[in-house]
Amino acid sequence: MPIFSVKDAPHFDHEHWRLIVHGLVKKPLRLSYDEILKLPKVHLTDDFTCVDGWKVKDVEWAGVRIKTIIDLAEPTPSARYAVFKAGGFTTTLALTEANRDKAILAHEHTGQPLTFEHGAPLRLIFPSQDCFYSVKWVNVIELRAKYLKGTGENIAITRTKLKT
Ligand SMILES: Nc1nc2c(c(=O)[nH]1)N[C@H]1C(S)=C(S)[C@@H](COP(=O)(O)O)O[C@H]1N2
Ligand SMILES: [Mo]
Repeated sequence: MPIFSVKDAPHFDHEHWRLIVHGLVKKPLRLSYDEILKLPKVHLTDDFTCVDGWKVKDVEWAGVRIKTIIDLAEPTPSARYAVFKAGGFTTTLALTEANRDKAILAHEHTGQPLTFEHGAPLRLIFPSQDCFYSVKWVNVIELRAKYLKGTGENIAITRTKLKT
């Protein structure tokens, strides 16, 4: 796969890195990489399509269901959206979508630990969505009541406009 945006990637150091889950939750979380690796692992194969026009067929991912992590944080009844953040890059999913069986935070790519270039430690994988939903280097999940337009979406819209 081609490599995008490494310059903006938040730093990853195995020992000190944490995934923060906060916002409308009863139990805010700060999960270490090792804690994430201990959660049930699921596998998923999907074609990866970039809105810029390239495609890689049958990309293999493995990781943790987003639902597994969000359930640990116990969302409050008013939580309806999950915002996935990596540095300045954000993408929002409705909680009903984020909770699907096939929505995962991948830590393996083609049977190997995910490389930093491709989003280590965690990358959002949500089949059949535009490429900008595949947020690399996710380190914050914020649960909200209202939709927040992601920067990923803006980038995709700008690119599409440039092409037409
Ligand atoms: N954090 C972050 N994630 C990102 C992006 C980005 O700019 N920043 N670009 C997205 C886009 S548009 C694409 S096509 C893929 C590229 O993934 P790759 O570099 O692993 O091929 O990452 C997606 N995830
Ligand atoms: Mo993309």
